[in-house]
Amino acid sequence: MPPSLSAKFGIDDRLVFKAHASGLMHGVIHTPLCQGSFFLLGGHVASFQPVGEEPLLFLSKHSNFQLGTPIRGGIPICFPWFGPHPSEPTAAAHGWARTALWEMLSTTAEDDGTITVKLGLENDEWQLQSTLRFGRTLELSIAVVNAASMPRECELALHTYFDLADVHTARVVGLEAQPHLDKLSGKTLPPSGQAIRFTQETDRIYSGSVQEIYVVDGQRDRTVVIRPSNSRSTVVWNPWIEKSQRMPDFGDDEYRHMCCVETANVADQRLSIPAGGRSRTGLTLSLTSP
Ligand code: TA6
Repeated sequence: MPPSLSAKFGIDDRLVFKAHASGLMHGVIHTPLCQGSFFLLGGHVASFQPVGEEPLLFLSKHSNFQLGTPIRGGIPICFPWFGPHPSEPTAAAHGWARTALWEMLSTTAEDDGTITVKLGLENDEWQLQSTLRFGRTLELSIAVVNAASMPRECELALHTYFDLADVHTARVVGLEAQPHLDKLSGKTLPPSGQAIRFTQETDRIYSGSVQEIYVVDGQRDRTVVIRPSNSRSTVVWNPWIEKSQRMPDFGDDEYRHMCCVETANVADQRLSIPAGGRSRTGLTLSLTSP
């Protein structure tokens, strides 16, 4: 009988591995700094909640938890393509990384109380390594190595679902100076000069790198700060009413309690990695001090 994941990677009662109600294995973190969880399925961060705060990440009450299908919420890892496959109509949306079983590589308890977790995935001569750091802040970074003998392109999106008390009093600040592609109309629009508010289905790819993006949850009087690293695209999405009703793994009214702001390199800003080359994209999530 191989040693259990907890025996190999557990850290006393701060990080334990156990079967989720669905039967899937997940790591559960509980420290004086935060609570959190991640699944081997998709290398998927499913929850993050600093002590004394409301959850930062949204997780649908209707999400599937089964091999081969993505978890609805948390931070899905979209790779090596974003959206529909460019040429294979039957291929799964958003690539194969978020529905693959990732391998545990290591876990570490840092001196400051942060728990660091590394997971890996290899497929199609792509080598991925995810580093998760659960502390007062959440850090996630994905290192991508192109192990093929020729340069290749790929898309990567950390498809983060943010929990909101009410989308009607929320706004996204920090992208006012960026042009964006409106995926619903197909139009590319110039910088708006104002914060993003949600009043209808919203599906936009903002181009350009920014230092910080703020997800302002007006009703909670809370702001989550996103600090992207090596990200030249930001996707902003809310399915709104009709699309929510068409999503079997998403409640009809759950659009009111989430928005996605995705740290990405997609479309015109996709990654181009030489043979044997590597690229790293990541994010840090924190709350503004009161
Ligand atoms: O990131 C926005 C988006 O591309 C939307 O178009 C919508 O499809 C969303 O991703 C969710 O995609 P999924 O395949 O997870 O249902």
